[in-house]
Amino acid sequence: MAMDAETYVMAKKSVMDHESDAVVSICRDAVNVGTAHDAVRGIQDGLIETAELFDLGRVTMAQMSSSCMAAKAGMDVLSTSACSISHPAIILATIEGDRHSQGKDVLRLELSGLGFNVIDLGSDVPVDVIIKEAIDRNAEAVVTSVIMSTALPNEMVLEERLRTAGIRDKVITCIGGPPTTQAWADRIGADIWTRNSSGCMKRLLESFPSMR
Ligand code: B12
Repeated sequence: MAMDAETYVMAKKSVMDHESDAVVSICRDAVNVGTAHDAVRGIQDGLIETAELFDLGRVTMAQMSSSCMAAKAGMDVLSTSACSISHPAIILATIEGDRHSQGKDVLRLELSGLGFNVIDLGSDVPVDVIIKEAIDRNAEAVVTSVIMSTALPNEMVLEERLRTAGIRDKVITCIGGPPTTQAWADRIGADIWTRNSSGCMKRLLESFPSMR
């Protein structure tokens, strides 16, 4: 299907300008004229670009949050329409032993804005609770944040228990936060590691092509 450039550009710009009303109105029009998928792509690309600017310090937390909410408002319009995109369930948590929540909260807004069904379990979440929720909610990805270096070993425990529970092959695992590295992710067997949340958004979206 040929892409409708106008819908795509308008949706992307409105998300980057955090104009919630405009995003909603563009999405309603897109549903009516059959360009909903272009609106989806515009929203997602606009949100990722905003997150990249946030990571560079060129967009404030308030602007980032507003863009996420604008994107979510648009995605809500599109998901109630005939636009057949998937909304994979993601378990999100700050790992056991770590009470920091702000980095995880940014991820929740960003991943919800992309169209994921984000199940936020909070912070300092026991590994066994993460496993149980992943099973009960039929999660397709488990995303964990770790800010305290002392909590880092629990990321390894999570990978081990996912294997023991027999669901390791059913979920994509994604880790991040200041003490994490690609070398650590390789060592414990996590699927995705990125330095910034924008990288995580891109990698997860690539993992679920049915979302676009
Ligand atoms: C705010 C803060 C707190 C608040 C947390 C409030 C809350 N609700 O989150 C409070 C006061 C409660 C707190 C408590 C503690 N803190 Co504190 N805290 C901080 C501080 C100042 C900012 C952290 C923050 O929120 N940053 C803002 C967010 C948005 O950024 P972020 O967390 O880095 O997340 C971003 C990226 O890292 C990334 N990211 C994060 N998670 C993920 C996950 C994935 C998958 C991906 C891809 C990306 C990603 O994306 C996010 C968005 O851009 C840092 C110092 C600092 N400047 O970082 C210390 C800091 C993290 N705290 C520290 C410490 C030691 C503690 C305490 C132990 C203090 C104490 N003695 O009680 C306790 C922790 C107890 C516990 N068990 O958890 C140390 C950690 C040291 C270490 N190496 O582990 C730090 C680094 C301060 C320091 N320099 O010593 N803290």
